[in-house]
Amino acid sequence: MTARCKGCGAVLQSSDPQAPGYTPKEGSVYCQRCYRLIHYDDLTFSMRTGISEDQVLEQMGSADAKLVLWIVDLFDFEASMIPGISRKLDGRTIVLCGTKRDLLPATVSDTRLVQFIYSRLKEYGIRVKEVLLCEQDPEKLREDVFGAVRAYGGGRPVLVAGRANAGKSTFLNRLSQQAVLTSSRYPGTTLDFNPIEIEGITFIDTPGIEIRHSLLMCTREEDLRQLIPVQAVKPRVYQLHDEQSFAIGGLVRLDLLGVEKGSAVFYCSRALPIHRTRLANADAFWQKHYGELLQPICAEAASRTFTERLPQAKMDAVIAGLGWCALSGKIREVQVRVPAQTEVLFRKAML
Ligand SMILES: Nc1nc2c(ncn2[C@@H]2O[C@H](COP(=O)(O)OP(=O)(O)OP(=O)(O)O)[C@@H](O)[C@H]2O)c(=O)[nH]1
Ligand SMILES: [Mg+2]
Repeated sequence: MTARCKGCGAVLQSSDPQAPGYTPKEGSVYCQRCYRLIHYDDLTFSMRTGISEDQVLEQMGSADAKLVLWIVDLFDFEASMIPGISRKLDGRTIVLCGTKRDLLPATVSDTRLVQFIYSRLKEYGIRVKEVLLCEQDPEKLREDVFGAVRAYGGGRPVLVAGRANAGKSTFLNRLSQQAVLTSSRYPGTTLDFNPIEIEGITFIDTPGIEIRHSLLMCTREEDLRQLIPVQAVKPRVYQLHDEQSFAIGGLVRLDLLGVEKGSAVFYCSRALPIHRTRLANADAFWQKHYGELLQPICAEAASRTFTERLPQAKMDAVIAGLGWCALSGKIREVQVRVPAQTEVLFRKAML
């Protein structure tokens, strides 16, 4: 039988050090990439975006499973969405499992969060059977997950799927209360379908479905530590009295036009610096400080602008992979400039 790496699911091989599954040691259960990730937090080679959506869904289609646990990053919610997932997995029961709850401010109630999730799913046209908020407490997590497995699993293997970096492998490690699967902050860690037995049920960890439009895709690997929050984000609040411009590192520029009064509240990693200037000074500010005060930067500078006229209601300007800015008050328009591959969208405020 073909031996597979226990951490990432890749077929083990000893001929190509730059290819998935490489191990120089006969009889290893982990490939060299997983070994180095687990022990030294060192990425030997990057898959960057994850695996193509068609490829993962096609492989899921041939799996003997009734239930799909769809892992969704609650902090990077919009980037976690997979439009059309309920149609593409027709015939399977989908239970959404929200991870990274701990990154959201503790003041957000579970009820509010579940309401938000259902209303966004409706807007995306996605139907799921249930929404679970993944508990940090392993006992509670088990209770919730095995409840869904008993109800919808039909005694078959259970697929654990979602976008790259959503937290699938971490979720399964928590569920099994062991650290068998490799997890890391680098998107594209799991490389192939990788079964793991937990309490007599086979769960199948799957490779992350590619995230193409996230800022995480165009930042340098060494900057991911700064971009991805590791503790609850602390809202950073700015009162507005005139036209202002905000720089999030050297990655994103957010301009507010036609401001009478209002506020801008940023929800992103605490490690990312935010600078504000008057809008009239913003061009000169960027020219002078880009790459120095304005850090980190992307290989490719922000060049694509998303514009939205703001209604009175509170809105979030969401930057995929980074977080969001909640805007309220009398503001005519917001312009968000990001690197070309990054998506910005506007939604009714999450919090
Ligand atoms: N704060 C926080 N971080 C989490 C949580 N779950 C996962 N992470 C982090 O998110 C990153 C990605 O986790 P993984 O488990 O590797 O994600 P994945 O979905 O398996 O990723 P791929 O295999 O690349 O598709 C890691 O840095 C984890 O530590 C969570 O509940 N809270
Ligand atoms: Mg994984």
